[in-house]
Amino acid sequence: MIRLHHVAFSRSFRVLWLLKEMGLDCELVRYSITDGSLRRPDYLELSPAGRVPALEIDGKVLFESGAITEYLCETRAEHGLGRSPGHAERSTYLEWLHYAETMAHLIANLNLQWVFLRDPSMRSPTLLRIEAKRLANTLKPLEKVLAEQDYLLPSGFSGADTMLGYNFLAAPYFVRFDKFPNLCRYVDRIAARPAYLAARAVDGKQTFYAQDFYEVADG
Ligand SMILES: N[C@@H](CCC(=O)N[C@@H](CS)C(=O)NCC(=O)O)C(=O)O
Repeated sequence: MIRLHHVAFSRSFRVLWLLKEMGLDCELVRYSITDGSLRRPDYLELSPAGRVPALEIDGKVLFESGAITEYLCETRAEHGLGRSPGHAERSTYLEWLHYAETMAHLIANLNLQWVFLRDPSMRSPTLLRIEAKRLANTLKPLEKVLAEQDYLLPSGFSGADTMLGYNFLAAPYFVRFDKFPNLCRYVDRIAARPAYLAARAVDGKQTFYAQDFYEVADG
């Protein structure tokens, strides 16, 4: 039995989607990010920083979406979503897989300021501007790579896409994508995959963002 500890529209979507790509069923334990349930002692036993995802599998509990992605791709290699040591794309695979967190921490900072700090006077317009700019900068290398190929690796879809693809649920709330046409086509491509659609259906309509776009005033 595989059990995924999950918050809708969060980084645990990466694992939910990857499991769907592999055709593996999981039991879902849902949490709210705001009700304190991720800080309960029983949850901290599973994920020491009180974060999602955590995945119960093969008699152990894993945390960190990148580690879970690598573990699933390595132990379920028959699905062809990893690139093993010795594979020509191994290093590129690892780079993009972990690049997902370079982007995600910027998104997390923007979420913190825009969504979690409900009193606007607590926000820093300077930080909002810097973080949105830094997030936009992370899209530039992706735009370049995706001019040449459909997915992050030349040979096709992989766990790097399930890691990074999640970020495109959130990034468009903070960065205008019209300057990134290859990226827009990529987002459409991943969003049309049956496993992605199945994972999105589990989460339903997003309720995290109250606006379509979070614009930072010029300063
Ligand atoms: N590097 C970790 C980050 C996990 C993480 O921060 N997840 C967020 C949701 S996107 C979370 O659980 N936040 C809860 C909190 O900060 O209290 C991973 O990729 O799994």
